[in-house]
Amino acid sequence: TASDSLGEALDYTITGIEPGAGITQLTLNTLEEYENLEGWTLLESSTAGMIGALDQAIKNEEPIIVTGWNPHWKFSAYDLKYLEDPKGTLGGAEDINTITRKGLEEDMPEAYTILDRFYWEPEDMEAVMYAAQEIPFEEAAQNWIDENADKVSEWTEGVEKVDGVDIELVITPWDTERASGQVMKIVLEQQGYNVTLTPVDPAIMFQAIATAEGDASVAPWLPNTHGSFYEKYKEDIVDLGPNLTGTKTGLVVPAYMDIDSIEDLMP
Ligand code: PBE
Repeated sequence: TASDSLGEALDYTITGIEPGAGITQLTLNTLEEYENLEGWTLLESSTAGMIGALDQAIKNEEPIIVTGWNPHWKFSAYDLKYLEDPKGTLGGAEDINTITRKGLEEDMPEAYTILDRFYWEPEDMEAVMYAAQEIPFEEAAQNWIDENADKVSEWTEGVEKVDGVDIELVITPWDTERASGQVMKIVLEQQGYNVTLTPVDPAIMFQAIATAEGDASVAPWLPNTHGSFYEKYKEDIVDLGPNLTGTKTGLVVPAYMDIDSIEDLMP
């Protein structure tokens, strides 16, 4: 059948990213939840490795299946499509939330207010991410802040300045969160905070906020991509709700491929 020959062409391999990514575990679950996908394996590597393999496959017009998400520049660089996920075992459309440690509202009310108000659109995040392809994230974030003073002032309006208070933001190591993390770092620095930005795996990020080793994060993808960590730690964190809506995760293929659904991978 067509799926058998596709499987053989791909050596029954899905090209993945970092082992600690939420999307990695969701993809492993997906291979168990759908019937007859036992023969497929997920090749864990890195985001750069996945992009390299995707680029190579597209140059050769070969098939490839990757774990993908947006916002990400791969959707503007290549003609790609998400595979339908009728069982809903991958992330689908979701939000990025802001979380804080317990007690932050009392200890640092100014930062808490700004974090609580922080909200922007996928186009804002993409503007920082795309600029950061050419310049450092710090610079891309600073430029976005300079060009969007009206949006930033909605987050900071009426909030008092502080004098050198230390705050630790914990993020994950993908461009989406480098963008939001850098923007929030600069906004809080302008408010008088000394900000540390620490990128870690999603599991460590939730653990750090739950144990108050870190103060806040703008990086959880919910309800699905980081849902298992959220369930584990939800009693020990404060959830301030979405700072962005309209992300998506799933299995992604070049548009020229002749499949539309994860079910098309079944033999
Ligand atoms: N991502 C980007 C991450 C969250 C942000 C989808 C690769 C993950 O899977 O954990």
